[in-house]
Amino acid sequence: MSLKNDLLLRAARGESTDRTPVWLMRQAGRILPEYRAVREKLSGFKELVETPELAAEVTIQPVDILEVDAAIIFSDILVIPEAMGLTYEMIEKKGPHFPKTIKSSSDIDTLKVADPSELSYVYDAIKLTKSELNNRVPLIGFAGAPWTIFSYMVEGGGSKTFSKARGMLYTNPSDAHRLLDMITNTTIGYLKSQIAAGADLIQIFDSWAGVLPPNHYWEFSLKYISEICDAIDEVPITVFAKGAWFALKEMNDLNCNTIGLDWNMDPLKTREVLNSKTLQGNLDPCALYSSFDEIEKETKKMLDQFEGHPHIANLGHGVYPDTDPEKVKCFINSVREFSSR
Ligand code: 1CP
Repeated sequence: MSLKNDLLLRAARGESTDRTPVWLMRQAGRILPEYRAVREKLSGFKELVETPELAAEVTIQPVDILEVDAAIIFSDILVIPEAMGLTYEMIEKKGPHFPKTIKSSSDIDTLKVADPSELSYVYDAIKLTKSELNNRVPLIGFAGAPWTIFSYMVEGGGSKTFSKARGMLYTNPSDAHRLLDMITNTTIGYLKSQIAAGADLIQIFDSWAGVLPPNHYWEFSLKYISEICDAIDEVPITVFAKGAWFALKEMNDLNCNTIGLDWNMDPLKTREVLNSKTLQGNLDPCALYSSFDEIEKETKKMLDQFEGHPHIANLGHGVYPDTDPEKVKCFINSVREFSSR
């Protein structure tokens, strides 16, 4: 059965579309009261991620409520370290925490390249979502980029400086490569299984790309993203590397269809460099704190800057949890209205 709304896939392939497709990173989550209602009844975030019926329900909520042009499977990038042998906890209102972290070579010895079957609850959620979506819109599967996953495994959570993770690249580069290689191989198997379960497009999130100096970015991040892109040819791939403005030229050579831009990147300059890619983004998530009129204006300004280049509208990073859903709808409706040809 073909998709009723395939705008996202057409734009990703660089084909012309009647209007610009739009979705939001972190659209399934705390901005929606309907999400919070499901979440409140549970023991925690992990129960939601690991229960396919519930994950499918919150994945579809933004399609019904916000009328976005794609669903993104409700999960987290941290299921990968867990499958490799490093469990995480999700602390309410704070974020992820790893009770045990990777400090040495012997810590890496305790990890494994995970068999894709370890994450069968994600594929079950994808299958269920696909069936409940009934081909209304495409479903996006995702994973963290190896460098971003590595950062969490070494830091044990988020960080202001990422000094432990970045430090290891100087003090023990060979172990860093060994761990990045294990993460990469686990991720390739995981993404292939997501595609087999029905994911129509894959996005790779390199949320902490921007903390690395350019030479380290190529050696310890882009190299592995490139391996993942080369291994996956079944569906279009989007690479979102936050803060990696210094590596755009190299990203134009990746074997992927779309590059996600954060709000620091200038669309006009970027599209000259990334001339062979569809571009996704990149309104500042804080623009959604402004008035309805301002949101319309800012969205139109953004669309104008991408005009004539294959484009998927989105924010420059995930929508902030305290954003009014009516403002999110205003952004989405503005994209529909101003991009119709
Ligand atoms: O209880 C809750 O609701 C916790 C909040 C939450 C949510 C809704 C977390 C904790 N993860 C998620 C879901 C999630 N995570 C999705 C769902 C699909 C969607 O986008 O709608 C996705 C794609 C992610 C991916 C993710 N997790 C990234 C990459 C994207 C990005 O935002 O840069 C990262 C870095 C994470 C780690 C993570 N998980 C949760 C939090 C609060 C964080 C970030 C912590 C930090 O700043 O270090």
